[in-house]
Amino acid sequence: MTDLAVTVSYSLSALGLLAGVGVVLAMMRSSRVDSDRGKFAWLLVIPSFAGLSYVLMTLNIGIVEVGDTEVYLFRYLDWLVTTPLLVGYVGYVAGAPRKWIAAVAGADALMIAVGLGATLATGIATWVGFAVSGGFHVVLLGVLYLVFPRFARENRERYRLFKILQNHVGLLWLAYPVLWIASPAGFEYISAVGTAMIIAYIDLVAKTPYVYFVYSERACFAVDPVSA
Ligand code: RET
Repeated sequence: MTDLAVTVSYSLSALGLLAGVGVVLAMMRSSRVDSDRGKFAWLLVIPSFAGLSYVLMTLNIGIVEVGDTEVYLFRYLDWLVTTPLLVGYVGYVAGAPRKWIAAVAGADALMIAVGLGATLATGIATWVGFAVSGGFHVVLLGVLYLVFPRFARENRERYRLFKILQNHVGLLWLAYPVLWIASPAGFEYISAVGTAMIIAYIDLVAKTPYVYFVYSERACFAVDPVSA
């Protein structure tokens, strides 16, 4: 898409994500022990992979045509890599066992993969795909609100950060399926340009503030629920 407003929005998003990389690096530097750094290292993937995707999208790389609309493949690749980390990390903060973290990350990856399928499909397959992807979103929300709190409640130091991240992911992400329905992939109430601009900003809000919240609450990691 060669639209100035989209190029500007994508570039701003890339810059904002770069700031997110800075936040994670600052967090890693501020940890005194190496094992602490590891708790933040996974987070580095989130803004850096997304930032790189935004640079490629700004350069119009990785676009496929579906009917008369353009789909950015790097958007979905970015989501496929970074959203399981965003939601899985909430489970880690809660102190949930690995199997639940893997379950939520798996449901998330399926939500995105099937969502891409729905976006590339035409006709009825689009809506079947949307419903299946939406089903995985509901599973993800179920784990976030019904399973993770059980573990988080036993973790007093981390509970505050858990609640912040739970609601950040649980509420903000609802915007994506709504926007998808309104976009050219769905009913086309919003133009391709409008959709691209809105997603650029929501993606940024989903990532840089997220790592900033972890940064501002990083003291809670001083007490490790596993070793404590
Ligand atoms: C799609 C369409 C099909 C139905 C559903 C969707 C959900 C997408 C979500 C994406 C979240 C992206 C994030 C990106 C961060 O940068 C695939 C739009 C349910 C929830 C958080």
